[in-house]
Amino acid sequence: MGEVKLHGTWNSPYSWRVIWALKLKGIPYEYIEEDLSNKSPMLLQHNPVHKKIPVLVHDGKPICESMVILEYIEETWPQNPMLPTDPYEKAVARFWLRFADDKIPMLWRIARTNGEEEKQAIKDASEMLKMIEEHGISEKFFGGQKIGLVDLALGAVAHWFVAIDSKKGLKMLEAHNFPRLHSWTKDFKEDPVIKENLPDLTPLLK
Ligand SMILES: N[C@@H](CCC(=O)N[C@@H](CS)C(=O)NCC(=O)O)C(=O)O
Repeated sequence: MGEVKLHGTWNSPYSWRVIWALKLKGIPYEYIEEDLSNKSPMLLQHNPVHKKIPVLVHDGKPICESMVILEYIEETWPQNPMLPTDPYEKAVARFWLRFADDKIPMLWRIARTNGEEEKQAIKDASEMLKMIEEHGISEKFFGGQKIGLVDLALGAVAHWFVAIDSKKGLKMLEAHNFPRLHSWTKDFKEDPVIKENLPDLTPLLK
């Protein structure tokens, strides 16, 4: 299995994507909490290009970018597969992985803006959620009857976006707006591994 270390921060959905994947695969690892206002020399050495977390270090070799890390984990530890093997189904999963990579950052604009900018951010987020609702989910999870990489990639919607939604009183992710996404959010957070590994976001919401 080799030595596995993860540089992350407690409130980053990108870190938690990786933590969920490691936990679901049963891979033991050492977690290194980074202070992003004072990044460790190890983080800067491992991710000299973006200087961001998460970074997975496997036997001394760094892997950066959460989506790249997820695919690395899937290929390195094949137990409890989280990507389909059928080439077409895998391509569809990769489409949604890319969608999550491109679009998730847009959700944070709602938390950071007010007035007209916030209105636009809400409109954009709604459009994005609608795409997932109408074209992304057809079963209990994106991965079928069990959690797959696409579910992990979109996990930020289930926990971080729900928290912003509720703090701002927007009520966007409710059953009457997005029935499939709403029930996916519940199922995702009720999975025993995910449930035990959800950060308490209260400090962020003050
Ligand atoms: N595309 C990256 C995004 C990672 C990211 O944005 N990390 C943030 C924390 S949530 C970070 O390290 N920020 C530090 C900085 O920008 O200096 C990924 O998926 O891994």
